[in-house]
Amino acid sequence: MVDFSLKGKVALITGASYGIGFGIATAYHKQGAKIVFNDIKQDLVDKGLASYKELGIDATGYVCDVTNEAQVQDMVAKIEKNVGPVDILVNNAGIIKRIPMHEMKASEFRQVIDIDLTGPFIVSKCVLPSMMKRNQGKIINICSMMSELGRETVSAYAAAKGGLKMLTRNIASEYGEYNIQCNGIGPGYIATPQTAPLREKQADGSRHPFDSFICAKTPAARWGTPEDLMGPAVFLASGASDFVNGHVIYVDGGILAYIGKQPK
Ligand code: NAP
Ligand code: GCO
Repeated sequence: MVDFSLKGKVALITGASYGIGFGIATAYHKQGAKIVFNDIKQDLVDKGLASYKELGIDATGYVCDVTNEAQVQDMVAKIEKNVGPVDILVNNAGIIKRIPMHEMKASEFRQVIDIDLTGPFIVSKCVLPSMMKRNQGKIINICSMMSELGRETVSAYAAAKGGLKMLTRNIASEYGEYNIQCNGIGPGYIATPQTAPLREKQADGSRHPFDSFICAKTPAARWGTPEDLMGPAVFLASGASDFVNGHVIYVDGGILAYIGKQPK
């Protein structure tokens, strides 16, 4: 019997006050999971709690910077005490800096790597011992088109997301014997605050050139939404994927398969 239920499971989704993480958390709630999330600012955690409450979701939120190992250890301990051991971890928290590489400061490069790659390492490391003890666990890393492709101005982000794909494969390799599955989701271009600058209307009211570019590069001819990610995220968190390990599922509307709409 294929089992997509998450009933009674404790799901930690990092950086899930809004955006993709919030969408995944709502899908997990619908499948019966207990929702826990973090953000780096109390006001955002409070905003997230209010948004979850509006949907009837009694989430638990913590202020925690995923790059700070002491804060993450403390948060995981509090989750275990107050909610239960983490069964499902979604490493979603992330930032992007769009700067031409030759103009990017090393400190800016390091900040993106720290949040987008070292953060998932730290949070995964903190939840693994309990998953190993219980001989079960799901770790899902939110990768990107930039785990496979490059583009101008996103060198740090592409390096981080490429690394996150290999971290996914390595966790799968090292912990598969404990019945822990680690997979990735590679969203295409999704309409969230992170991509809002790429969709802003121009001064003359016309579409942002990047908006038109992405729609021409996507067979589905549209931006994705967090809702498009819910099904794959539930699949990877559920018993239906217990023999799927070390893969990245690209939820991109077909971008990676498509050369792009030919000019008329
Ligand atoms: P978003 O709207 O910018 O949300 C990112 C979340 O991460 C925010 O809540 C942010 O909190 C939080 N965060 C940032 N740094 C953090 C830290 N050090 N510790 C804890 N939380 C932190 O981004 P999104 O579009 O939902 O993207 C979510 C994930 O999907 C990211 O990993 C992103 O790289 C990836 N992704 C996005 C797209 C897309 O097209 N949108 C496509 C592929 C992959 P603050 O608001 O406080 O900064
Ligand atoms: C960018 C975008 C992308 C998306 C996403 C695509 O500037 O190119 O922000 O990086 O966020 O990662 O999968």
